[in-house]
Amino acid sequence: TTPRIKVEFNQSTGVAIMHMQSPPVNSLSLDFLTEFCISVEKLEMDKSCRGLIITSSQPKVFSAGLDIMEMYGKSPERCGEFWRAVQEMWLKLYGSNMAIIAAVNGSSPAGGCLIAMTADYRIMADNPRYSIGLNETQLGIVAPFWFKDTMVNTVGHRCSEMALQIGLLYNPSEALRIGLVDQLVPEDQVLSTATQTMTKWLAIPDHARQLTKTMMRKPTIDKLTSSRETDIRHFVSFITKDSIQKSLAMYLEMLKKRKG
Ligand code: CO8
Repeated sequence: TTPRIKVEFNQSTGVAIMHMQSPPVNSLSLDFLTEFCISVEKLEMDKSCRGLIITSSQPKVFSAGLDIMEMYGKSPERCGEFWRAVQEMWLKLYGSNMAIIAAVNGSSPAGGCLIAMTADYRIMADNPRYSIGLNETQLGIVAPFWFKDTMVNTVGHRCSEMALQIGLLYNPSEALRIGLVDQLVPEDQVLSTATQTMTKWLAIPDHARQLTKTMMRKPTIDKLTSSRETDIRHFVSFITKDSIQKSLAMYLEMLKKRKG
């Protein structure tokens, strides 16, 4: 099987580019998350890798977020295993010592938006058909506290409060206005701009940048680290409820109907 993650590491610049390439929409399945985490961990342990750019190889989509099929009709054990992998991905990315830039070259709902928000800087394609945001409530599910915390840290309390309740997906110019992304560029310049921007980030001495990043993010990370098992139990009991399974079924139905 072809790998779901392709990593290109440039030894001379110290920058790795991670391409998510899991057709059709880079949804975050357990297999995808496992591969993703292994890739990030390898780069994290390689002292010569200082910067990471995350992008998508799929046309039009950065990532569709969590694979809904992993939350639908699965056993509690499997749901728990899945959720642990979602936590692991966030902990690795949000707590990374590398400078991370998200090259958001397509739509980025829910878990896709979460990945983008773990970056230190976000560049998005200025295509008005693309959207980004935490739309969980539209599926009848609730973003966990650490998704919420990440959003509050990114765009502030008021925007998060509104967007999270109504499951708001922003188009690129709205996302730029609220600070959910930092820069819009034409679609074909997303990756090149990310590479140029990375040079600026890597011009800062690593130890100073890393300690500053840790100072900003550690309290948020500690909150999950100290309550992982509770968070997993909470997820499993929520997602396996009949009413929640019904909501997911309806959403899946809507996704199919909307097609074409
Ligand atoms: N999971 C599984 N399958 C998906 C997902 C997904 N997240 N997204 C799309 N697909 C499937 C579609 O059903 C479709 O399947 P098929 O070809 O068999 O009909 C295929 O992928 C292609 O999708 P589209 O035809 O819709 O592709 P488009 O290019 O038109 O659109 C989008 C791409 C914009 C990404 C669109 O597919 C979309 O909006 N998808 C839904 C995204 C979404 O709402 N994700 C939310 C997931 S929940 C999450 O990430 C956080 C949950 C937090 C946990 C809460 C705890 C309680």
